[in-house]
Parts: sequence; C-alpha cells; structure tokens
Amino acid sequence: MNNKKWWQNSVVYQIYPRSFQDSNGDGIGDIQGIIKRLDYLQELGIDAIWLSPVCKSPQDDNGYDISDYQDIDPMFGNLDDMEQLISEAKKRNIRIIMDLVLNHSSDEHRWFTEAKKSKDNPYHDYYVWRDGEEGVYPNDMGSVFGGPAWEWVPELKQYYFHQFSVKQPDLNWENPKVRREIYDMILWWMDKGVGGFRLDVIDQIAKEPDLKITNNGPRLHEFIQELSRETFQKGDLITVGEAWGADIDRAKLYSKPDGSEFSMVFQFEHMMLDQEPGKEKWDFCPLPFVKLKKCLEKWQKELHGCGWNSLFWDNHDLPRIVSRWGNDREYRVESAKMLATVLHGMEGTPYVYQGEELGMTNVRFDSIEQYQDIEIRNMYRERLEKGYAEKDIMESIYAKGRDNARTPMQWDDTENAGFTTGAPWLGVNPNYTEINARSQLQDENSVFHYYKKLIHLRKENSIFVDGDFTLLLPEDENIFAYVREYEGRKLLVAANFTDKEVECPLLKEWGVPADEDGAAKSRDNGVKLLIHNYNNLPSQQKLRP
Ligand code: TEU
Ligand code: CA
Repeated sequence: MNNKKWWQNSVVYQIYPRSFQDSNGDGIGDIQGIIKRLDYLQELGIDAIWLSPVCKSPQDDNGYDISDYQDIDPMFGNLDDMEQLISEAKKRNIRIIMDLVLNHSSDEHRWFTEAKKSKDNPYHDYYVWRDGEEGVYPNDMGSVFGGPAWEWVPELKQYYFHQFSVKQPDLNWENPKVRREIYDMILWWMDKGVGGFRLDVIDQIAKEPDLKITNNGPRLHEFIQELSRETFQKGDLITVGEAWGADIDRAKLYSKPDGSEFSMVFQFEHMMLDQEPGKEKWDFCPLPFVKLKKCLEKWQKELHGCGWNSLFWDNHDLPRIVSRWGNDREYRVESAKMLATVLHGMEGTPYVYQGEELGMTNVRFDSIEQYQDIEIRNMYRERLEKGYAEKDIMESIYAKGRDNARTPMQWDDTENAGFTTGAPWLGVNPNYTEINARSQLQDENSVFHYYKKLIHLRKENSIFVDGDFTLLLPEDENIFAYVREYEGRKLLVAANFTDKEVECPLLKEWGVPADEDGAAKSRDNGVKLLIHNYNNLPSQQKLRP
C-alpha cells in the first residue's frame, strides 16, 4: 500500500435513497432497502456510500430541504435504521457519508418557523432578511429553480433570501450561533460513526445578497476553515464539498493536504462544457471533445501533489453519462466501459452514481406529468410562458433533466425492475428488462463486471493513485489517451470516444496486441495494459468503439 489517506485509495458509490430500493411497498426507496443491497455493493468493491439526504424533510426538493438535521425522514425509516445501516456497512468495510445541506434549511425547520414570528425572535437572525415593500424586491437576484430569490413575509414586512426554492430559506452564516448549531449537529453525527460528509452547495454559504454575490463570498474560506477545525478535523473522515464555482486556485485551498478545509471538492468545469457560456443548461450544445481533454488534464496536473480531485461523470443532478457523451443506442455497453476507463484511470477519488455501473440510460417520458423534479417543472412552466414550443422543452428535459438520474434502480426484469412491489414514485425506465443488475451479475462481460474489475485494479496498483498524468494526442478529435507514470512504471489509457473505428498510433508504439482482424478493442485496453507486457506488434492498429 502507498502512504495515502484511506479516502485517496477509495471508490465512493452514491445512493439516491428514494430511488434505490423500496422495502415496504410504498414506492419509495428507504434505508432498509439499502441494507438489503449492501452485499451487492460489497461485490462491486466500493469503500464508501454517499447517501443523498435522508434527514427529516417536507421533500420539496427531495430531501435537500431539511426540517430536522438530527432525525430521519419517516419515508426512509428512523434513527435505528440509520444506525443499523452504519453498522451493517461497517461489517463490509463500507463507510457511510452523509449529505449535509448547510446553505439552507427547510422553511418547516423549527429555526425558520421561529424566525418568522418576529424580528426580535432569537432565531430571526438565523436567516437572511431585508426590509422592504411588498412587490418591490430588494434586488433582481433570481433563484436557481426560477423566479426571484426573495420571498415576502407580510407579518414582518420583510423579504427572506432563498437561492433555491421558496421552501429553502438561506441560512445566515454571518451569525456565529448558526455556525455553532451546525457544528454541534455534525459532531453528533460523527459520534454515530459516519465516515464522512458531502457538503451541498458549500460555496454558496458566504453569500452577500447586497452585492449580488452567491458563490465564493469574501468569508467563504474563513467559514470553511472554522467548520473543518470545529468538526471534521476531530475525526478521520472523507469530506467533499459541492462547489460549482470552484476554479483551480480555490480547489487547492479546499483540498489542501493539511486538511484545513475538505478532502476534496466536486468541481463542474468539465461537466459544463456542453453548455454555451452565458446560456442555461437547457440550451445544450455539442461536447467540444478536445476542450474536455484539456480541461481534465489541467485539473489532473494542477492538483497533483498539492490537492486532490474527485472523479465523476454522474450524480443525481446530471443526466446519465452513457446517454450524454456515449452512444446509448448502438454502443451502450462499449460507451459505458470506455467512459468508466477514462475516469477511473485518472488521479483522484472516483465516484460511481447508482446505476452507472450498469450503464443505465436517460429516460423519455411522454408527458410532463410523469416528471417530479421541481427544477424540471418550474422550467417547463416558465419556458411555456416565454413561448417556447412544448416539443423543444421536452427535448431539453430528455437531454438534461435531473429525473434522468432519478428513475428507480434497475435490479431485475420483474415488474418495476425489482425496485418496489408498489407504485414507484417516479416511473421506471422501460429498458429495465434489458438493463438490470441481475442479468449483469451473471454476465462476465457486463458493464457491472467491468466496473468491478476497474475498482479492483485500482486497489492492486498504486500507480492509479500515485502516478502523474500526461495527456497524449492532445489535439486528436477522437481518442482520449493519457499515461500515468510512477517510479518507472507506466499505465496507458487509450479510449475511442467515437462510434467509428479510428487509427490509434499509440497501440503500436506500446505493443498492444490486436485481435484476429488487427483491431484492438478499446473496452479492454485500459485494463490489460497495466498487467501484461506484450511483444508482438501487428503492423496496423485501429481502435474500435
Ligand atoms: O445542487 C446544487 C445546484 O446548484 C443544482 O441545483 C444545480 O444547479 C442544478 O441541478 C443544475 O441544474 C445541490 C443538490 O445536489 C441538488 O440536488 C439540490 O437541489 C440543490 O443543491 C439545493 O440543495
Ligand atoms: Ca419505502
């Protein structure tokens, strides 16, 4: 083993609890359901589970609106279930990472119901208020989910600030009492034995509404350093901040090896490349492939030795990667394996989002009624009002909507994919009869087994963790290739990002064997190269999709 921290040698699996496994037939995934599937996750080989929020919540934004940070929502179970999950996971060497939503609470949190009572209520200053007049907003800031970021409270003649939904009032981090409450709550979870935390939109906590600052406020790193000192540094945790606004310099602070902030952050530069600058995510454009490579190269090189990357293609807010940047019609399996290879070959901690290990795809529901996400619903309404054609709105949803990632996990080919015996809260993707865990477990060539292999390779070869990174063929429009190098050993990853056969000069150079007809299959390259040393070079080499 190398001298890295445990979470640098780990692979994390993200569970979106309401869509993972239902255990009681109410159509919603729950903690007992997760416990039932721990053996599956152990088989995959992951080290930690990041659980999207399971705390008490009115579920306006599927749990990202918390009304009690120290209780579990009855929809998911109770605190005993949670403790059971932590200990059952521990038996399998899996740690549980909780999702901390600290930028805002639910408007049904006791702090907010108190805060709303009067201006001199002790909780009033837990939130962000501005005096004003009904209908005249303090400024023109908008919320991420549409509409103004200000909500009028007539009894107080004040507006409160909400960067997300009206039911997600922003917490006031300027108030030391708020910070102390948060730290005590985190210490309480640490006592329960959780392995770490993912911090929701953490770069938005130091907002300055008067200056129209949302991300990266002036006191951001001061707040985070205090948070880390008062809580995380008292344990041996993995902490990952969600930071849409992170650039390289900030990421270096966030993931400084002295542990003064977090272990790492989720940055999104590479995930926003198929969006035109200045436009909304719904106005997509084709992926500039060369830019993608250079972007990832930059993050690999810049953080090497002085920070740490998270590696991800998917999460509960993003469309499925195999549909987004792969070809999920003709080459679904190949695309899924190729994308996995590129990602898992890099330096950083890989994250696998539930179903990604099966190559689960985006979904196309016929009607807006079948969608549940608040962001999708608000956008649909707003764009209809603005005069967009319904058909175009639906296409945006098919390409980018968050519900693509939230359809129930596809366990088998029985009704509702084995997710629930009841009516699922969100429709199952009809392709579950073909794409499901049961069939993939039985098929050695499945996407599942490929992920399993990649995860094991990373465990067995510290070059994945320690090696430095050099991008090869940087200007090539088809091939994503790079070398990892450590103490004289080298690992080549060469992936064909297209659905055509392409020439790949590297294969000959590196002595990669071709199969009978002289073409190498990209799906095996990343894996084989490290463990074998090939000699016989065929004269011509092509890389298949
Ligand atoms: O997401 C942050 C966030 O900004 C997203 O809403 C993102 O902008 C959007 O999905 C892209 O269109 C986090 C959570 O991951 C998300 O699920 C929550 O809705 C949000 O925070 C509010 O807590
Ligand atoms: Ca349930």
